[in-house]
Amino acid sequence: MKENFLWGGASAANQYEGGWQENGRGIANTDVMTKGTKDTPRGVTYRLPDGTEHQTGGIMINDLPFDAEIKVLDGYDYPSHRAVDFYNHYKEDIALFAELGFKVYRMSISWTRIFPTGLEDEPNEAGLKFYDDIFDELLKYGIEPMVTLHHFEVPLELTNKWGAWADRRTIKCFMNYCEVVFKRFEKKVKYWITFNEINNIFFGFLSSGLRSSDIQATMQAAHHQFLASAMAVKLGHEINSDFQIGCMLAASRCTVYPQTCKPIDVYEAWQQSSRQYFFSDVQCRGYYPNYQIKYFERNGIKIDMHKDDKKILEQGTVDFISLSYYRSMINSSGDIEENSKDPLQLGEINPYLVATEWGISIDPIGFRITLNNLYDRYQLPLMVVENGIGAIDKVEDDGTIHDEYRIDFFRNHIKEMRAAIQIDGVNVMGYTSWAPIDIVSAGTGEMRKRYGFIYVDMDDNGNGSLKRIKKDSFYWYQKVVASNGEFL
Ligand code: P53
Repeated sequence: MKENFLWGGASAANQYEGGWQENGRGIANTDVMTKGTKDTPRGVTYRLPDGTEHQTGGIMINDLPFDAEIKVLDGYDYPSHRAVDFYNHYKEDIALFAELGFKVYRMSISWTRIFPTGLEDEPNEAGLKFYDDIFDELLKYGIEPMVTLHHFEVPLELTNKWGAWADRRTIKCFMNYCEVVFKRFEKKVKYWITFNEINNIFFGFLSSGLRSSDIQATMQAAHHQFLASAMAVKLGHEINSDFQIGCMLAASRCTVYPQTCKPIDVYEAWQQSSRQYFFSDVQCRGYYPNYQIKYFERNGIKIDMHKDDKKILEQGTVDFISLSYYRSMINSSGDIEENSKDPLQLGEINPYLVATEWGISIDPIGFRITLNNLYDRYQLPLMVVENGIGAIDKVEDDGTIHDEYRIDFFRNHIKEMRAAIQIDGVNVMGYTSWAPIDIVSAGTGEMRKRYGFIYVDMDDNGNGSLKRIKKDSFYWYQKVVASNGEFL
């Protein structure tokens, strides 16, 4: 591996920080999402003008009445409010990351710490100071921060006012926020990521604060995110030409295998992955690909494009591609267009692979294929910013945690990444695990779905001491980093 390969770990503010109202932080979409399980979806709480209070049956809220006010209500449990309290534990946690040997730490800034409603003219100084302290702490150990500007978090005010990203005005609010953080942290942060898993905009409320999961509204919102991302790339480079600014793709969704070798299955699998590559095509090439323009035409989807939009997209192509990879998929049988509309449908289980307790098919070879596909398609450096396994861990009586299933997962995936780099010649800048420490699950809001090398004593109901405990995988990953990927 290259000498400067960026080994590290990754997290997101709303799943990790807690301190949801500390120092003037505003309320975000993620703060009104209740807890779910593998089988029951998370809900969104709201109040109707008649004063009645409700919770949606999922994070797709297309059934929500127009005059519903989405808000935090008494009597509901919202995991983001406490998360695992990085807010008060950041020194301890960063010291553990340093012990793991991290070269890079991927994190996100919570937009509402900086602009509580998204609409203020002036930023919240206390929020900026919080991130100054975190960056200083990282840099003290020589850990390079990599910052996601938008990780599934949007000021709730923008959602209630105009459906957040569904409305073009959100771009301006986002740009104000970007300008403030780019300038403030210019000397401390070099690596930036615009939108986390931009192709998961189909998660609607969860990823982008959308009030409607209608395909037309969703694709228009995607257009606004493309513009905002491109404008952020341009602005960032103007502020500091050393900035490296990337996009972020949920690459698991691109890795779609045909169910059989029937040509129609191959065709459908290819169609499904095209629906996903569309997002990186726009961000890496700077224009809408023909196949997607045709797809929009066929489905009666009309993107409201302003005169300068084409130029904005052209001028804001990314410096690198970051990606998450958890699994591969197989094409679901049936109508292609219908399937592409169901965002939480992860497809059927691949009979040749073993799945996790949450139904995620473990596929290290798929990782190698994915890295090759992305690099071939764009010839841009890749940064793996999420890869990991959610599992239930057991603390033994003596306080140890033997998570060999997690070590196996990482060993097999890092092996395939190494093959992609050394055998296939793919340019990979670095690798950050999801997540180095147990945090709240985005999909379910659970704690028991653990990803960390570091255990956090906290259960699904928010009970626990928050004590941090090193799992067996901690010592293993430490050796991987120290040997630059030689020891696996
Ligand atoms: P969790 C699925 C559902 C929600 C978010 O997921 C997701 C995915 C997988 O693509 O995306 C990323 O916590 C996301 C992270 C998230 C991670 O996957 O549901 O960028 O925020 O935690 C893992 O197990």
